[in-house]
Parts: sequence; C-alpha cells; structure tokens
Amino acid sequence: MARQPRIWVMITVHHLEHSRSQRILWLLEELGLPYEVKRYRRLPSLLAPPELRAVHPLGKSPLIEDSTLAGRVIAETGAIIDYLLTSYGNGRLAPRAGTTDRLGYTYWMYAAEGSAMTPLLLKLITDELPTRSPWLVRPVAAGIARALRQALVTPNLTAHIQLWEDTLGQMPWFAGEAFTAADIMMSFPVEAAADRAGAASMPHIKAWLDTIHRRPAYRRALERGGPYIYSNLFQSRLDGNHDAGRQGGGQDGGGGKPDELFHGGNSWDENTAPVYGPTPCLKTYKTLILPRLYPLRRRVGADIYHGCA
Ligand SMILES: N[C@@H](CCC(=O)N[C@@H](CS)C(=O)NCC(=O)O)C(=O)O
Repeated sequence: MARQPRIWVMITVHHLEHSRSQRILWLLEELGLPYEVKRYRRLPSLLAPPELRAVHPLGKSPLIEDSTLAGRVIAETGAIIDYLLTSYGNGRLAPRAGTTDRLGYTYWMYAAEGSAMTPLLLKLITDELPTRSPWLVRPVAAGIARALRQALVTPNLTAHIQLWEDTLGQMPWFAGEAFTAADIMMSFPVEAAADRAGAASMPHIKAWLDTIHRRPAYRRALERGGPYIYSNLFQSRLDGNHDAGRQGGGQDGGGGKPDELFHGGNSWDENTAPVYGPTPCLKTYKTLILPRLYPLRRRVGADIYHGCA
C-alpha cells in the first residue's frame, strides 16, 4: 500500500546540471511532491564535482534523500523512480500489474539505462576519440573510431531508434495509451539520440518529443533544475515558432502565453538555489579556453556536454 504524503515529507534531489537527473525533477513535478534541489556544477572535465562522492560512493547524479528515511541515499534513476512511485504514486504513472501495458512499461524502464544508453555512450566515445588523442596518433585513433562506429555504434543505434519509432507509431506513449514513468525514463536517451543521432527526423519520435516538451510538469522541472543540455531541442523551435508549443492542449498542456512556454531551459538563476561544488565558469571554458585547446576543431556549445552519456 502506497504511503500517503504527509506534510513533513521532503525529497532532496542531488542534481547535476545538464544531466539525466532532470528526469527525477520531472517525475516529482508530475507527482506534485514537495522537493528541494541541491545543484551541482560539472567540473571543466565535465565530470561531477567530488562533493557528490560525499553523498554516494559513485558520485553520480541523480541521488535522492527522503526526509522519512533518515539519511538513506537512493541512487540510480530507475531505482529512484521505482521508489517514488511505490511510496507516493498511489497507482499513478504506471500500468496495473498483470496487464500487457505493464510488460511494456517494465521493459522500457530497464531498457532506457540498460540498453539504449550503451550505443549512445559508444557514439560519444568514438566521436571524441580522435580529437582527444595525442596529435601523433590521431589518424590511427580516427581509423579505430570509424571502424567501431561502423561495426557497433551505428547499427545498434539505428536499431534502437527504429524500435522507438515503431513503438510510438503503434501507441501514443511508450507503455500504451497513457503517459507513464516509462516515458520519463525514456526521455533522456531519446533526447540524446535526437540531439546527436538524428532521431528527431522520425515522425513519431518527433511528435512524442514535442508532446513531452509541452507538459507543464516538464517545463516546471526545467525551471527548478537550471541548465539542461537538451533544452536546445525545443528552445530553438520556440524562438522561431511559439505556436508550436500551443498546439495540442488537453492533457499535454498546450496553451499559455508564448513567454510562459519552455522558459527556464537556458537560465541559471544563482539566487534561487544553492550551488554545490566548485563553480568553474563553464561558459568561459566553452567560449574561450576550449577553442584554443582544439584550434583545428572549434567545437563549442552543446557538443562538449556530450560527456553526459
Ligand atoms: N545509470 C545511472 C547513471 C548515472 C550517471 O552516469 N549520471 C551522470 C549524469 S548524466 C553523471 O553523474 N556523470 C558525472 C560523472 O560521471 O562524473 C543512472 O541512471 O542513475
């Protein structure tokens, strides 16, 4: 039996900027649970700051604490979602046990991190390998990267994207007719694949992305979380076409004044929340230092955040 939220329940989210932790904020918004965000900035290396290791030995995000659990830290996105739904979901955002939708739900809950992120991570590594190798061995590194991409990365990524497209062609959400936590779980790999592997060229995937990005809870989570790498997927659309966010309505939450849509994705309000960990000026790193480190390849901006695979 799910516990009823009481007034003293407070979930603390240890949230690394530009990360899959964004999904936990989104889930908490969908559930309407009280939560506080402890934000962590990435180091110039793009890894998490050591402060996260003081919270959990692996030092990764997301991590949560529940005020009812006396200091116990819960790690791993899927486990956190499972905990929050079991404790506070009251049957929301998951199909009933024993149904076929539940089978699909369980599959996607595991596949998001267990299968889909692997080729995306490999793509990141093979894309970055040549430029991050000592210049003497770059041609060799580039050859190895190309071979790995051809043999492993591209075929697997293509198969994943096709599976998502086929699934979303048959049903509006990953686990059937209703929006569930499986959609939240899948948002990160799908956004990553849209950003770096062209997944948004698939019509059903694109429609699903547009729909999740219109959800009010998704937008509120962006405001709470601060910068999020994949906000570029909808920010540019909004800049050029506010109407895109107003179509749909209904449960997907279209409507609202244009300025109320999707704001927050690129803002970092230093005053609204404490920032934990060192605070290197990532922007300076991106715009001034990085281009000088890689003079032949002035890749700045979202690309460098691809460390978040
Ligand atoms: N499978 C884990 C992955 C956690 C993970 O790798 N998180 C990334 C954020 S996208 C991270 O903390 N990266 C920083 C680092 O590795 O130092 C989960 O879903 O919770």
